[in-house]
Amino acid sequence: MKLRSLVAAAALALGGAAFAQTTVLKIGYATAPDSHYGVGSKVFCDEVEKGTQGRYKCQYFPNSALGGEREQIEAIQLGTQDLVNTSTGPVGNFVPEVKIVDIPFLFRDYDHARKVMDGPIGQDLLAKFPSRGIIALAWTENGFRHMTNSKRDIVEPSDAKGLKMRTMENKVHMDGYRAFGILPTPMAFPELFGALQQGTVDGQENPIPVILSAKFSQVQKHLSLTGHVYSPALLLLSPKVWNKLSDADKKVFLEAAKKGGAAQRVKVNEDENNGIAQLEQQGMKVVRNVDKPAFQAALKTPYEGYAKEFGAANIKKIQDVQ
Ligand code: EAX
Repeated sequence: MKLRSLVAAAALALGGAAFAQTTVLKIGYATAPDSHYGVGSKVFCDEVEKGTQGRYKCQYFPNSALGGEREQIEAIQLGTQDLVNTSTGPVGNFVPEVKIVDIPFLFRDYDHARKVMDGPIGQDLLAKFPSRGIIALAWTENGFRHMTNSKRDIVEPSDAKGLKMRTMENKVHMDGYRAFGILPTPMAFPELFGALQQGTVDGQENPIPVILSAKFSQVQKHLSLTGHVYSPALLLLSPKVWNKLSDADKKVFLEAAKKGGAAQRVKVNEDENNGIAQLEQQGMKVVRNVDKPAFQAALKTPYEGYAKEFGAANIKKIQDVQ
């Protein structure tokens, strides 16, 4: 082949490569790569890479490597981070309407919660994010939250009374937990293991997948299956990335996020089915006969506040979804 043709071929190849340049997306989440957040994030990223023919790839930052969930959401707004797979814990500080789904004992079970999030109510909430500088691609899932502590079994609210419990930075949760007699201490997730280890707080509450992944059995003796809150999660994207996407790529990202959320829910199911036995084997004492009606009855006053804040009809709309 003549030199001129060689040079032309090389230029074409290089030029072609430039057109298919790869953008690396930084995605963060709170727990380990093999956790529910890791599984959901990986499926999402794999689907995006496939759907964009490799033009978009992820760089993963598990274990709160990029900070707490609130910090990561702020970074999404600033455009210094591309994606976060986060619980709704701190989200209400950015999109107040989302706080309604954090109400204790609002959801009957996983089927009910997933139907609400995937239906008009949940989808309408996703539409509230762009005006606050965040793109909410899809609901993923953290799970039903249970209480752990280092002091005693918790069967009814009187057992929880006086315990210093770490909570998320979430007023809806804290108002509810105060009614249980708990002393709520809001704290970012990355500080939690150390606080439990040093006894700065007596306990915390989180879904089984988080308790497992964060190895809380090393620093907590008692697990009570209170299931007092359903903790939704979200795949959030920076508008800095979204606004550069073609319509076709936007569709790829949205479909990929739905698949990631579905995979995350499967992992939550698995952890719910196998995780409690694992935690018992790791030495935790598990209370299964929690007096949930007593906890629900204790929420009478906070529910009056929730009705004022969110509208009794809106709360009932969620409760009535079958
Ligand atoms: O999203 O802060 C929390 O307790 C969250 O459940 C945890 O970060 C996983």
